[in-house]
Amino acid sequence: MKLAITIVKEAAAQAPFVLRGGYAEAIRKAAQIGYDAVELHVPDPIEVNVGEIRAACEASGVSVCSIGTGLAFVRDGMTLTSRDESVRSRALARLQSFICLAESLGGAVIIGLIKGQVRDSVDRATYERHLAEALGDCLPAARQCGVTLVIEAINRYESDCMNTIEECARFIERFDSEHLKLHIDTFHMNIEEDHINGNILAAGRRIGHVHVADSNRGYPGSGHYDFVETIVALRQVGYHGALSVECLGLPTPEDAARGAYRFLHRAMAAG
Ligand code: LER
Ligand code: MN
Repeated sequence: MKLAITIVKEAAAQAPFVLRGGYAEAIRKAAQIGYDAVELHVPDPIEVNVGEIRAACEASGVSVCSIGTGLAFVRDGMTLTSRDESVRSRALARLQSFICLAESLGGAVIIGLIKGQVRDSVDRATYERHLAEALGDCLPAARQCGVTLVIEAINRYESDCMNTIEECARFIERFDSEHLKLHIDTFHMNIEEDHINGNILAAGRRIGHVHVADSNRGYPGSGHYDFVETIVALRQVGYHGALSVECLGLPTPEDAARGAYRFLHRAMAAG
């Protein structure tokens, strides 16, 4: 398993992204701390200088493991399931541009907040139909570009549906695609899962990406989440992807990045 850290140009202070500012500088900082990879958070791929990010990754020896799309929702109100058809079609176009970005930089494309909420759709059935249609439209491009889309289970206080591993797994099963996987997040699992390890084992090879934050959404090691147990379960299901640190940058972003790295490095050796 690789260790990765979230990077973002700008986001609200309470957003759980760690290294902030220029992407190139954040990539250098991540590498200096010891991270193998970065997770890029971008509202719109058009705003990204791909050449600069690639050069920074090559110079530092880190890769891009994932691209977060949640800022397209938070900043621009994009959702794949809005009851407003024009919002859905703009969100779909945005998702397609994220797939192109992932083809250039590498990494999975995260479908987290951009999937939207049932309350902004018509009802649960319409929500699922719109989400399934959007994914059905994107998956051929994802396959062609060699990109994997990952659906994130997000806790009930941030999302009114798709809160658990089981719920997301049931949804993605209908596609039976190697390019659509499950995305788990220790912060959300700590709130929603009845049995974290058992549910990771049940999800098995469908897990495509992992976010790590502690029970308080601070950096791993600052709360009471049992990371060793999760690492053991992930190894048991043959997960070889990244543990991507998506947590509050407290007490400072650099302290959180360093604290998470130190703690996870030890947890991986112990697990
Ligand atoms: C996004 O990955 C996530 O976990 C949500 O809680 C949005 O912050
Ligand atoms: Mn997350």
